[in-house]
Amino acid sequence: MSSDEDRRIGRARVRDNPELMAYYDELAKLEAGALWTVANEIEPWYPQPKSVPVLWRYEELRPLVQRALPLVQADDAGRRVVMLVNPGRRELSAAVGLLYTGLQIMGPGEAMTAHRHQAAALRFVHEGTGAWTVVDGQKLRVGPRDFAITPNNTWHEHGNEADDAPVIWQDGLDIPLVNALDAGFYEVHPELYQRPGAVVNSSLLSYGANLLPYGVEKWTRPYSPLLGWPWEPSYQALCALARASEGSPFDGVIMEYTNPVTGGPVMPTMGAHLQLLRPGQATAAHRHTGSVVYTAAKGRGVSVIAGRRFAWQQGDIFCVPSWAWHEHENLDRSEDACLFSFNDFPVMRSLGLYREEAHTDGGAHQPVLP
Ligand code: GTQ
Repeated sequence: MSSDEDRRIGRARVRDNPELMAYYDELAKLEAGALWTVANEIEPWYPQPKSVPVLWRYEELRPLVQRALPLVQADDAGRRVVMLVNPGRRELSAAVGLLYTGLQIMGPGEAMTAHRHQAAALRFVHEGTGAWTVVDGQKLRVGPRDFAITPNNTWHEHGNEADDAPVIWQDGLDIPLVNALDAGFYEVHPELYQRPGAVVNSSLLSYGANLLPYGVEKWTRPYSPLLGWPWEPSYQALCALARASEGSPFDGVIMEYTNPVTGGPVMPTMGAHLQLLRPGQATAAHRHTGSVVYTAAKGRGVSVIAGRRFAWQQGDIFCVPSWAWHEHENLDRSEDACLFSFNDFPVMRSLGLYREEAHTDGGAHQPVLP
């Protein structure tokens, strides 16, 4: 018999014996099993992500991404992308949790063929001025540090119309999530290329200034009708908020890229933020369910994630697994630092799984491992 104390400490604690082992074998023959042998794994007390915090240095990856340019034809590869793979998520090609990210390179004058898929995608441009994407017939031009979305099932193709330098942009997709749900579909465009409308950046022209077109049919699709957020006005919005507000103790001055029609996240499965850390600012630690991929958009700093220090500078990418303590510091004493990030919070929130907690045990900062 177990004591009350035993019951409080653990759930399943049945010891193996020959009779039980024989019983388990018989269950297995019938494609069945005893819950108590796995209960502690499948119902953990708190999230136990397989993902670990990782920092990918842009300086180290960039030459390897550039090497892919002569090595593979874009259309042979489908997409010429170097994926960032979490050592705990290799079998899913995930960067963290159920999020995928990668660095895509497109040479001068290149144009990819069009396709669409169940996975939603987003882009954050690292370098190159000639990038464009056509999303459901709308051509959008994007430059360094611009953010753009390719909502799921929209036809899309990309290219680089510069005649000198390659484009390197970061893709973020929910591929591992869609695969975890066994909901993936993929189609190649019947004509291989879309015929974009004559007006470039039409979503920005229609929805890009905090006013909504009036007297026309209301936008009802489940994603933002605005498809791009250029760097300059996004950064200016952060600087303006920094004048009006202290910001968050955990994130500094942080804003969400939003669907202008709903005020909610840009897509049903992935959200994105831009945050500013004031010169020298060090945030307090917190943790939440949901995974985040960060890209340093400006400046340099250090983030402590699950007790480990990761120093970053512009272009570097790092991840925060679900429920991992994390805090950020801007190491520059005179310039602000900015982090772009994308996450699966819309999934967490819409399924009632979002939780957040401040670090209070021993203070606002987590202990740093040696
Ligand atoms: O551009 O649609 O990095 O389908 C991986 C899969 C990019 C894309 C990736 C994709 C895309």
